[in-house]
Amino acid sequence: SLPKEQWAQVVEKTGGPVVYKKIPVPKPGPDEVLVNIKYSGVCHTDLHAMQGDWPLATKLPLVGGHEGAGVVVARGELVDDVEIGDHAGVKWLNGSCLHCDFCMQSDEPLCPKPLLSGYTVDGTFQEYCIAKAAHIARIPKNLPLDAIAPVLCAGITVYKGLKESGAKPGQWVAIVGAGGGLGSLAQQYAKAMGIRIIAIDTGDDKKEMCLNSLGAEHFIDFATSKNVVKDVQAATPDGLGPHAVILVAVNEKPFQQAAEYVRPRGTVICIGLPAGAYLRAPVFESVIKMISIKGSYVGNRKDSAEAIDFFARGLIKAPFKVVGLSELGMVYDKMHKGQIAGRYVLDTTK
Ligand code: 8ID
Ligand code: ZN
Repeated sequence: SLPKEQWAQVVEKTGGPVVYKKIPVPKPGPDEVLVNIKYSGVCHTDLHAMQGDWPLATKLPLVGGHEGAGVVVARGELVDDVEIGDHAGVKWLNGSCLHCDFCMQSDEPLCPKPLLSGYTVDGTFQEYCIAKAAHIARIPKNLPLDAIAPVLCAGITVYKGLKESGAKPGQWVAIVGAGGGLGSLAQQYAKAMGIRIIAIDTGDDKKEMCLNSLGAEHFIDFATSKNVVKDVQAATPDGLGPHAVILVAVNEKPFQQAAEYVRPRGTVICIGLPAGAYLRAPVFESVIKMISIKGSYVGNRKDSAEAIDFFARGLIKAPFKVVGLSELGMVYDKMHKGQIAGRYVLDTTK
């Protein structure tokens, strides 16, 4: 039997703070499951949501979180392909209509009526979370639920972004924001895909992590480099720049720089979502270099399953620190200051 109450981190008003308190355990609807979240990663999106950074309102009060890994403990009467006891992941895309033009083409992140975990519906910063059965990620039982949690948003998103970039084995990708949550996973996926890495971020901790454990061949410190554009181009053997750029920084500047250093015919993939930021690229160089600039937004169910499968095959090892759910406020402080190398993962029992 399930408890009636549970611990959760609740945003009561836009701007925060998060309040650690007891709230009722929700009941799943007919097409939903209830997942006992064991671990949840903390994504910068959760901080954007609390701060009200984006032109899309959140529900209030809000339980954030969308990298939740746990165990299915209840299901609605229409759910017959998920068993109680199965391991499942609650992703950013909590649900979608499944019958619009986009859902029918497996572009369900583009559904005009999405349910977003930790944004428009309560997310994974609680012990028991609801998700649409059709959209939960299936997690093999032999995988550790703490390490897999960051894959459920960061991993899926960067894997999809790398695919969208068209970068091929042996080619070069610049990962901008390489020392953060998405950036550290992006390096591991790129490495597993045979793509060579130029990491861009700042600080000795992140430099050491990128070069010694994540697979980067070059690290460029954006805070100390005298000319990021020249340094990025010089990092490729012929000096013509990387074939792709994956932008996961929470800062406008690199979104206005990437088009300058990407290789002719190259692709700039925008993933990070700094508040109020604009893309900028010189028309002349963009035309004569034939560059592409694209957005990339999470991934579909198949991308999710593939991203988990890379992890299951032992190809993805990104650093993470586990702290209690009660410590989310501390994690947000560090994230706001750009002081997190890798990902924080919350243990919902603490
Ligand atoms: O589907 C999507 N598009 C999607 C999915 C998930 C997350 C988008 N996101 C967005 C988040 O909302 C956030 O805006 O991706 C962004 C990155 O999320 P994160 O990886 O969770 O953030 P982080 O761990 O704080 O890492 C950000 C890194 O960027 C570096 C920081 O030092 C940090 O390591 N950075 C910054 I701020 N400015 C930089 C710069 N100019 C920079 N790195 C290089 N150059
Ligand atoms: Zn996320």
